[in-house]
Amino acid sequence: MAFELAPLPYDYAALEPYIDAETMHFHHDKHHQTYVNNLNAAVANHPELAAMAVDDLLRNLAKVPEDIRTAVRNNGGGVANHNAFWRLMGPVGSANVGGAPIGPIADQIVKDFGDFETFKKTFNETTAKQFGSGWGWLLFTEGKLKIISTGNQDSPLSQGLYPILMNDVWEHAYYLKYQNRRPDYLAAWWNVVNWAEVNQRFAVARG
Ligand code: MN3
Repeated sequence: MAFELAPLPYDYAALEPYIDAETMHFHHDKHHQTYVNNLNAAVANHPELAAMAVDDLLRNLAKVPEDIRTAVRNNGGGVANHNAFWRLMGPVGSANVGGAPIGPIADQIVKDFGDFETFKKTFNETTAKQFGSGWGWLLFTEGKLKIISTGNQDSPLSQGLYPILMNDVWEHAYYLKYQNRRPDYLAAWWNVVNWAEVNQRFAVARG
């Protein structure tokens, strides 16, 4: 069975004006599709790998044959990261999207960062500083929240961690609208974060 590209869970224009429809078309239909195609090509001769969930592939990279491990790490990461990323965002103006966090994650943010503004500033600064292409991540480890960034498509799943919140800082995620202004994109992005989804992921990460 081959990996497939799931449709976006909302309209391409649903994140306007913060993320434009043209960016979403390129990002989902071209970039995400390419990761799916390249992952399928990488595992074409390995039906046991093609049958796995992509998250499980990333959790078990050490078991992937060495000759395709880098291709699976890069393209499997590209598939899984975007699967999670689309769902982490929601249509502007819908319930629990944008604004202040709600639920258990709101309490944990206050506990570990003092307040939401400090948390956002820390996440944005960490992610803005990621050299070149990569992702910013919120994790829950050793009983508290932790913010990191990774290069390329490297997923925290490969470190045994389940990411709670993530933002894509590859230029393809923002260049059409924000050009080189990554910090402006990062600041605007909070308006489309789906806090209900963040809480679901937080529940999984806490176990
Ligand atoms: Mn991307």
